[in-house]
Amino acid sequence: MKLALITGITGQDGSYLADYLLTNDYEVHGVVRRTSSLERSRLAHLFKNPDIYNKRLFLHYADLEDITALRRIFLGIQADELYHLAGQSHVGLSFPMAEMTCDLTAIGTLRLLEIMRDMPGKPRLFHPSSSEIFGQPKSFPQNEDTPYLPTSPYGCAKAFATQIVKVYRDCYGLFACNGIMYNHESPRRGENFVSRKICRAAAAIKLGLQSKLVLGNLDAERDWGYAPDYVRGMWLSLQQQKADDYLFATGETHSVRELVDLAFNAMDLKWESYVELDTTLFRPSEPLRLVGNASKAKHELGWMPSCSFQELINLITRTEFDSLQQLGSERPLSGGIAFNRT
Ligand code: G4F
Repeated sequence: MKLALITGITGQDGSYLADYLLTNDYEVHGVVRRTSSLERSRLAHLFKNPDIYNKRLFLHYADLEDITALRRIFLGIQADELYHLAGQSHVGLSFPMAEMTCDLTAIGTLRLLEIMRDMPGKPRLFHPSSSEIFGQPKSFPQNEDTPYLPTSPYGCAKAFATQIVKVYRDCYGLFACNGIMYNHESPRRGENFVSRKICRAAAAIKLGLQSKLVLGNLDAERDWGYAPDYVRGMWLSLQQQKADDYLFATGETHSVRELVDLAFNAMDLKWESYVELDTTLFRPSEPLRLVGNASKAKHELGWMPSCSFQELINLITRTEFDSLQQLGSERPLSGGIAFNRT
């Protein structure tokens, strides 16, 4: 049985990766931060399974800044594969929280590589890079050779982390891969990312739980895919003979406005009656359009995206509708759903 260690296991990608690896007979260890809340809802289905939790899925407490605790966990587990998914992943929030973002995302990755260098049996490392490293690219679609031109503290931190992974691979022979991930969404996406925010609002408005949706830039265009596909790409990257970098994207681009239109259509609503713009939600700078060419991952890994943009938005909106309806019938919401200001 192979052993995998996941930092950021409680996030969207971490939880799908845990599902995927457990289905493929791995023993999975996750690093979690201590918080006052024990709620880890994306893993709830695994905690409930007596054959999984504390049998093939184990959680360990450590912060990314706590190097001693991390080193102890890494040495104790001696994993075959290490998926480093933890970090501050909200691009908009990286402007007010620039130092924290760079410390966790850039220096946090370097710290992890340093721990790996000292380990006797070195695990294979997957690092999730981001299309944000391309910022305002000069070519479309982007590929693994497109120059980095980040436009946010988050993009800068990811550019550093991506490059340092390559440097450690070349200098110290570590099996370390970057996956350049374009936006990937699902019903497990955090509520302050635009896909979930919009789909949740459309469902809540339909159910009378919310009256309006406040958004920023509707003209921004992104390449949005389905998160479980990207998690499969992470695993495939680590099963190759040689460590390399791969870009994961659908190759299609859509605007935030199109996303709004699809989500509200799925609820038979006209979005123009409910959406308000708020300039404070516009970012100081951001990529206006990102679209990726995943040919290398398709040819070398056999990777393919499985879900169209319309199917994805329908899935998130309908899942949101069902869960809000259930919540509403069990426990009436007092003040409605709070407006999300991120
Ligand atoms: O959903 P978003 O916050 O995702 P963003 O910034 O593209 O970043 C995500 O994808 C990256 C990969 O490309 C990851 F590296 C990163 O960790 C994260 O997963 O915003 C998408 C777009 C942006 O252009 C934003 O300006 O939606 C626009 N937007 C418009 N109104 C909004 C809002 N974004 C958010 N979060 N909230 C709004 O109200």
